[in-house]
Amino acid sequence: MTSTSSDFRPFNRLLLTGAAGGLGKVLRERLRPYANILRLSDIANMAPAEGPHEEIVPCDLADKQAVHQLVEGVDAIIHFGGVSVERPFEEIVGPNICGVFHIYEAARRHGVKRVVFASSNHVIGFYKQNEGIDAHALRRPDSYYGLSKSYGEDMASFYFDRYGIETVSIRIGSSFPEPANRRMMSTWLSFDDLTHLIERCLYADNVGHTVVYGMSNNRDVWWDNSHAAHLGFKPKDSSEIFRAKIEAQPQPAEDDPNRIYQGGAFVASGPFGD
Ligand code: NAI
Ligand code: 15L
Repeated sequence: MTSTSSDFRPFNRLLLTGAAGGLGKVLRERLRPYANILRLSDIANMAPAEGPHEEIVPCDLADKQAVHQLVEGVDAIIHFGGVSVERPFEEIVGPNICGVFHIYEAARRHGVKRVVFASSNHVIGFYKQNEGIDAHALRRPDSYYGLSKSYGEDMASFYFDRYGIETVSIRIGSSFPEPANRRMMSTWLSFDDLTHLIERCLYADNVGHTVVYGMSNNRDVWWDNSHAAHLGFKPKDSSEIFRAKIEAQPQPAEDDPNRIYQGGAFVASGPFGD
């Protein structure tokens, strides 16, 4: 592996989970330069392989044996699959909690040395928007979903300490074509910056288990990435270009979680099943 973006060598085979999802479809195109072969996996339908540089492997992350087969022959894993919003715990446990264990256990058995894990800002969503935090701040998950990502980060930490498998856990803010509301003016991560960040997560040396906040170079941010400086992530985009459009929206009420908490509405989801 090299440590500069200009002279990277493509991996032979990269695995992308969650390939049918919003970010998976974006990364399917954008990860092309980084691998001779991109293995694309999801439980949902995916478009057919566009050529010999793609392999389509449907897989349920909750199925340990299927994940074991999925990981065979890959050089690194970009783990973006799973439930991506708040749901009852019973719906999250298979894809996100068992799923992340299956990914790491398969990585160990097949000798994969690097994982990029799509964690989430919902690991720290109960901090208020007037609080600044870094990657060492105590986690404050805002949902069963946020708890599952917190568990994924612990899994990554354990597999590094015990087996030397390196991971960058990206606490992604809001990665969409553009921010949808005032909160996302702070949390927005452009697709270009996401791609650059994943490149750094794949190629930076000695990452151990690194936690990085996935945000663009936005004006008003709550997160400090100084503990991830060794990645060399330098976001170029900013949500400022959307400010006028977003500020034309009515202000949320003073007690609206979207105005108070870093995790926005997730802090008020549930309870389920009553
Ligand atoms: P998405 O929901 O569009 O994609 C997730 C994919 O995972 C879906 O295609 C779904 O079919 C697949 N999946 C769900 N259960 C599965 C299972 N049992 N086995 C295999 N695949 C399964 O979500 P999106 O926005 O593309 O996010 C990708 C990843 O990034 C997710 O892990 C999400 O939690 C994380 N993330 C995304 C953020 C964003 O702003 N888009 C913010 C923070 C985290
Ligand atoms: C996430 O973790 C979700 O996957 C995504 O759909 C958004 O809700 C994002 O966080 C956000 O906080 O904006």
